Amino acid sequence: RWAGPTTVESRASLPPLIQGENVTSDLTSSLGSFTRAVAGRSPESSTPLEVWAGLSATIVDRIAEDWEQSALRASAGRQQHYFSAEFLMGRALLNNLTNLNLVDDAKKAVEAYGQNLSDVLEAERDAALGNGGLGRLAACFLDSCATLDLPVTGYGILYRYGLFKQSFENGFQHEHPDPWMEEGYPFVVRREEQSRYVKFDDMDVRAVPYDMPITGYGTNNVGTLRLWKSEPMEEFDYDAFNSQRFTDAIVERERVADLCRVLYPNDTTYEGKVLRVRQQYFFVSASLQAMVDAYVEKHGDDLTGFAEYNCIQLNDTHPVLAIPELMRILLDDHGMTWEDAWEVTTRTFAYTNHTTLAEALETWEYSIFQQLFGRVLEIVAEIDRRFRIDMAQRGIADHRVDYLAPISNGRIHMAWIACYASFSINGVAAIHTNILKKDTLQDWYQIWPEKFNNKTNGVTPRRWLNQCNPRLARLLDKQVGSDAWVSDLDLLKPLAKKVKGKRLINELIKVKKANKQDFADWIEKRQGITINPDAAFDVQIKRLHEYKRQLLNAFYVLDRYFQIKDDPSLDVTPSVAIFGAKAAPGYFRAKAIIKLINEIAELVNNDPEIGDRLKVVFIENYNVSPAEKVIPAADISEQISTAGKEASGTGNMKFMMNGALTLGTLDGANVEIVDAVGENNAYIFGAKEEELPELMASYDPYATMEATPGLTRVVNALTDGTLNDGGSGMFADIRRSLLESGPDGSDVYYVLGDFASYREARDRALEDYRDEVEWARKCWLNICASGRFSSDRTIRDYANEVWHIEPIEK
Ligand code: CJB
Repeated sequence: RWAGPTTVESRASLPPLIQGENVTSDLTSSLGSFTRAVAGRSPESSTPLEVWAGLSATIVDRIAEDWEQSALRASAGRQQHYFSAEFLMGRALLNNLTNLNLVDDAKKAVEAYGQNLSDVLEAERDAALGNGGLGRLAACFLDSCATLDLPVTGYGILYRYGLFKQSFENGFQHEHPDPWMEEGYPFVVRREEQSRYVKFDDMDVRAVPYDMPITGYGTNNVGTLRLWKSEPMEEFDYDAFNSQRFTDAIVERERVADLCRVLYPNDTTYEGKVLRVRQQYFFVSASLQAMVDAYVEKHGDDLTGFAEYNCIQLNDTHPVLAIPELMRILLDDHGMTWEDAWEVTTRTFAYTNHTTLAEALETWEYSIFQQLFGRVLEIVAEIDRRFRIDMAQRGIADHRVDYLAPISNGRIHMAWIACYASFSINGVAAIHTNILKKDTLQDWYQIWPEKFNNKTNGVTPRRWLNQCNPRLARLLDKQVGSDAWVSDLDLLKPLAKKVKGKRLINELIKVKKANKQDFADWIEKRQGITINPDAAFDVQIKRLHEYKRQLLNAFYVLDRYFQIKDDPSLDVTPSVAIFGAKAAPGYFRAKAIIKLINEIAELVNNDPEIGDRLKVVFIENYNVSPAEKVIPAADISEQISTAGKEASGTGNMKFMMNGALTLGTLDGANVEIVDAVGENNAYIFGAKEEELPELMASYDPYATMEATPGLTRVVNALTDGTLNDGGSGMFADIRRSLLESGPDGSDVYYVLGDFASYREARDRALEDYRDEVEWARKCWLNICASGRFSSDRTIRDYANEVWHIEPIEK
């Protein structure tokens, strides 16, 4: 059992990272070579994107041997495999430069060719191979695993198009394709020789892995993210090409390539698309084949020991097809008995649930499985048959058994397969795991309480503090005495006692001011909006969803606007409400809320009477990189989901680390954030999860609206001509969702119910913001208490309690 963090001492035994003049001149000369090779011209006259490609190739060149060695060492013992349909990686170059301690050398190297490092870094496109929290969590986890020297590999899909690019046209969201690697992407390496074949009943495809190196901070260990790409079995089917079937052959090639073409843009909603289930099967089958082959090569064809050397974490239900697929491989390809294969399978898989929302639970139509993979369906049916016998023997009532069975009502239930076959089931924050136990997965909890455990999410302090907020990072270096906090965030905890230090607090204030100025400059350049850096920056950035309640935030802004209009001399703390959010293209009401916020921005920002007292900014095409710009500049972190709905949230942790105060409900990890920092250092409001069932039972949204001063006017503004939805009927739909009774109305997310309490808390936060020093003290306490929310802590917990893996021997 491994308990120790990667401390400064344990790092000292690693080979030193080479630095100094030689590094700069080496780097300069290889940057020159790689850039010439990419651009076909001198580095001096290359574009920033070309220099980016050259520098990125330089990095891969430098880590190649370490990467190879790390993979070898990892495969020597027990390994962990992280299966996820999404990895929201963002940009890679600065992350790698920072991990390898090469930022200063890279700057000099780039400048030697008359180029500028920040332009070069800004030229990189985000690898947006994920939708939101779930995909970004997977990316943070890989970073922690590499930093902690753990033998962990990620497996996913090389989508040709990442999450759509968002533009606003007349305030409406429009979606555009994101061909993120079309201009070349040096951070993936095609491993042709590692290709596998994946068979569907209606097509066979070749799965070609593209491996991405995952560097860690201050270590020469390099992990791997393996992304699979689908290709035709044979490059050319000459027979077909030389006959009448030429066009058919082309069409077939495209059908295969289609498989990996696009990331499905839904977040927390499930859609029964055949192509999606194909993607899922494709990547888990290829990954398992590679794992099993590697095992056989090392240990021989007896696979009974497979689970001693391999463990697979299923990131939600998206990769759950791996369960019947591993059974298939063990039964059909390796001749195991059912009993032996099931024993191996049930000791291999661990399942993470990320939401309690009913619309997220994946179930597939029986007929889809029939059409795509009859053999896998046969295996699922056999799991189902044995499950029913097993449950009957345990004395579970028939109707419960039917509800929990892998197959019922003509559908395959992925979460139930996961719960049945996994040895571990975890939620992603304490409150979420409790809801799983008492509600969503209660039957499973009653049968197998020992499978359940909580793993509160975390975020990597490398990207989300050290890299995105260098000013604060250098202040922390000074306070800690070294950069050791970057890989051991608990080192910040004792710094809390310095909170009374005037110099320190003044420095913190200066850091935040400078960050806010940077953000103001960035948004002005990007979107042409001018904001006052002295105003309080109040930020809500996350996917657009009704349960996340961007609407509550928008209503507050509108209410404050009306207050100032009613009393033009009103003395309020100037604030900027900053939003960033993409809506799933088919989620009408989420798109309506985007249009609404843009309309409110139009109204407020152009009213000279309002001035600097209130501004609204909607960051277009919100993604990982814009998050890195706005989080260091935030004063208030909006985490205002309906209690019980946000499994964890991870943005909340990033804000805390960067010294923003949480304005939130007692939901997800907010509960643990408040616990860590104390109620006085956060702004908590709203109905609690345990109160809501009773509140909702007697809830009358209309009466609540009328009883809340100012709220009727706000809600009426949706339809009384104050705001214009361009004739789409969108705003009337929002109003209906709040006030009308029936399944689509009744304000199920309790927006109106929580409004008064939210307004009080936000007003109080803005009032407190006026006392610069007191406010900064609270920020400091948040930063110092954020250690628990490092993904290093999360990964250590998984490693010790679920995966049972050790750092690799060097
Ligand atoms: N989550 O991003 C997604 N997508 C899903 O399909 C289901 C859940 C989010 O996962 C995050 C990581 O665990 C959570 O922090 C967040 O609350 C949840 O909505």
